Amino acid sequence: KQPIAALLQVGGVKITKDDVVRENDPANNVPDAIFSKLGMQLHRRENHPIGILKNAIYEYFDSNYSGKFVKFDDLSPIVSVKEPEKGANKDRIICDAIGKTDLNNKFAKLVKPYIRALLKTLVKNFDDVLVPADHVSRSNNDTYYVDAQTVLRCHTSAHQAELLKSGHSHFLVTGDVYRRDSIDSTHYPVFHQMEGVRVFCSDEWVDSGLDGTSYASMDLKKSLEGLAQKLFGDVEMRWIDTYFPFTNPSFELEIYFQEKWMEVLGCGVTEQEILERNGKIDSVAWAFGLGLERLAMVLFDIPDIRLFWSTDQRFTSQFSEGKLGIKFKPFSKYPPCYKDMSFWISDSFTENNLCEVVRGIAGDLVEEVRLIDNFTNKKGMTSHCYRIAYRSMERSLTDEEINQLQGDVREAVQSKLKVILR
Ligand code: FA5
Ligand code: MG
Repeated sequence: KQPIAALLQVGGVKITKDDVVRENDPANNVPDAIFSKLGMQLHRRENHPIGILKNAIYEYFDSNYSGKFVKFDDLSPIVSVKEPEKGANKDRIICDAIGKTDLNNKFAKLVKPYIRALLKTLVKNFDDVLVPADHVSRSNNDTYYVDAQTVLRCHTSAHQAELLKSGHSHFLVTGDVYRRDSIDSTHYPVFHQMEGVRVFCSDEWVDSGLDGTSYASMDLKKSLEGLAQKLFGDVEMRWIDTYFPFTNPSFELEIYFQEKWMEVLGCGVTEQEILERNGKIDSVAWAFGLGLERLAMVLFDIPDIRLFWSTDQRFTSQFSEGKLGIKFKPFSKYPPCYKDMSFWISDSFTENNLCEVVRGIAGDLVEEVRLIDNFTNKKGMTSHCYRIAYRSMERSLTDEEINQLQGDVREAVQSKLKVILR
């Protein structure tokens, strides 16, 4: 298990474990395992595949747009759902943030300037990008809440509005993002995204004979195809029409990898409302959010997303700064072990909750959790059977170890999820 630091420096702000994992706040759902990932900043490590990829993308934008894109990679991942109300008592907010009742103590005086800085970087993960009030992504089943107003950002789009508002028209934001999600080789609860935004003024597209939206759409696809070409050369890919609250039209890019289509990014033409709210009048813009792990899996042939967190020398030593042509050589594939678990679910059961419990016990030894059977009996009770694949990336697991894990998982699932094991 990874040691948990007591004090972290994220986005230039010092954060303690108690700031993020709040046992007596009912809104909080951040487990220790997630806290331990805050501040790891894989994207800022020059010899890590995520850092190497980030720099390669920087290079592409630098050389194609003569350095016009401003880059951010150290914005705090702890963001507000809403901006503090106008005229809200800032001292009250600071008290809440540090869990003290007033500011008349040494500790509060010491941290006040840091918290003020943090308040300034607080942004709206949802409202600013027009995510509707009842959208699933807001639920505590999908998102990690620090408290009722504050989340661990679930996408780098959380920073779009603040950066537009502060005057930027070309920018890239790289950072760690957090989501409660399913478990398999391409999903992990912490991953990295790079956001890109480009704003055009009306005089940039009038001569094209196209309307602003078509112009931006075309330019967006052209620049992302150019990026894919630079990173991968020839690779099988396709555009899919999709929906995001903050863009219209919206697209996803998929790449053929490990015999499946894998979604690597989302993008689109920014909603006018976001531009207008943030001082961009008579403009159009495009925006994208790249899944850096997914792109790095294709680039370096990395078969499983858990590997990005490995500290095993046999993984880390294969990558170095600036080297894009490397293909990862798996250090022998250890055998997986499958365990099935069946239970009667309750109304509140969700797969994300199950995955969090399993991850909480088995950590990175769990490779996949998959629903393999699902039926409802005459009494209306619903049974699910999940197949859990255990596999270490680094060694063979013993039967004893796996039986112990599975026993602990069963116990935790029973006690935390209100299900009846069968
Ligand atoms: C978004 O997060 C949008 N904010 C992207 C965007 C930005 C659209 C700007 C339009 C304009 P989405 O939820 O699809 O979209 O995530 C983007 C990418 O993150 C996915 O394509 C995928 O590559 C990656 N991703 C999503 N979930 C996970 C996960 N659990 N583990 C690893 N990568 C993930
Ligand atoms: Mg998506």
